[in-house]
Amino acid sequence: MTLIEGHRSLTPDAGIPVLDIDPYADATLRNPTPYYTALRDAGPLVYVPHYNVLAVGRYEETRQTFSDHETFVSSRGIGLNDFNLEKPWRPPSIILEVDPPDHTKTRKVMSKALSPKVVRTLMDDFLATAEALVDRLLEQSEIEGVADLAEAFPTAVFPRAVGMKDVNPRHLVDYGAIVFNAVGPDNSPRRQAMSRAAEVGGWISAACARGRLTDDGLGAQVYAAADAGEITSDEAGMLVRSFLSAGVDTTVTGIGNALWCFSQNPSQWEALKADPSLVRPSFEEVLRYTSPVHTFLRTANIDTHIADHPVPEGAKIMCVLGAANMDPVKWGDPDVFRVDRRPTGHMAFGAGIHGCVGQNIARGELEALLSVLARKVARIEPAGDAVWRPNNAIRALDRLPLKLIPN
Ligand code: OVM
Repeated sequence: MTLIEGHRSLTPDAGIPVLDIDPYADATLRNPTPYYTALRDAGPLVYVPHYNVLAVGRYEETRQTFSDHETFVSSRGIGLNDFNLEKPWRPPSIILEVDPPDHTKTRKVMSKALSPKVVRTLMDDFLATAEALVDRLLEQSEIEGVADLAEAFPTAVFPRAVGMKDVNPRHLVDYGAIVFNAVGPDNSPRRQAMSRAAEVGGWISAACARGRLTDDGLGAQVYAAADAGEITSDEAGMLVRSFLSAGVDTTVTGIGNALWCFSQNPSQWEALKADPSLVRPSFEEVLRYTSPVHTFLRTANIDTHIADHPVPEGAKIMCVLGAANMDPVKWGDPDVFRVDRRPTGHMAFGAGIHGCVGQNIARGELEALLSVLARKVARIEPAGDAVWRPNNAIRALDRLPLKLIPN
């Protein structure tokens, strides 16, 4: 069988429009907006010859594809590689890269460990850490928003929440770059990230062992589920690995993108300061406007249809969440960042049974940080050009020079 880009060669139906753009080209990853527009305009389902895949970028079809987990499975991988045909780069995640019934059991354990009740117990530390960090940064005339704030905050609070005894913020951030770039083709961001996979992956696996975790964190809760017989002890270690895979780069990116949105839209910072009840809705708008996860894929497990076009078994479907969140059919003036929009139903956390299980803790971290910033910072001003960091699944900044002007 011919393998193209890690999956079975696909001959698309003649009625499916062709989009001759490389979604994973450096320029596309740095500035995806023209690609998103072209993708939505081309049709509800398009063929992308660069990677021999189908793609959806309109809101409706993206949501439908993500919601139909029986037809569009995750167990064959959520990247270009079909796990039925190619060996994955690491043992697959037992919550992300599985289908029911395997998924049901692990999802339940993670859902309980990350419940709103648990997140409430973490808020005091999130707020105190945000307060200390922001006070320190306000003493500087200029900051680098990515390293000083976006990376600094989650890498301080999240390992504590998990209960990690091993401290290495660099490895946590780099592991995120590896797992998210792994979803894409064998391009330069992926190669660069993967060059460190052995070292960083080894450190991560060791850090997930029960003995490397305190007895009062999220990690301990997952191991308690093993004690209760819900999962095995090996599975508990794998679920702790999922915390570390999904919990760092995503929140780092959410914070960086929030700072970018506000630095570009000073009137919206004023609106947030004037009405602190907008802290949560404003983060939802950041997620819609600059979705941290821009693309995940699914695999058609049977011959099926999307938008009346035939889709053969084995086809990879790129689900472009970033494009769906900018679909003018769904959102009025999608390219306007508005803190009072309340974008219910955005796709940044996905949808369906695989919808982000960590969304409560992500919102908790952002609420803590944005509320402290809104209280103390009069203005967030650009102090140089923002530079984006190309990543096959994440839309993240590399550098964001800022001036934080105190009240
Ligand atoms: C995981 C995981 C979960 C969500 C996202 C993710 C690639 C990984 O379970 O390892 O990013």
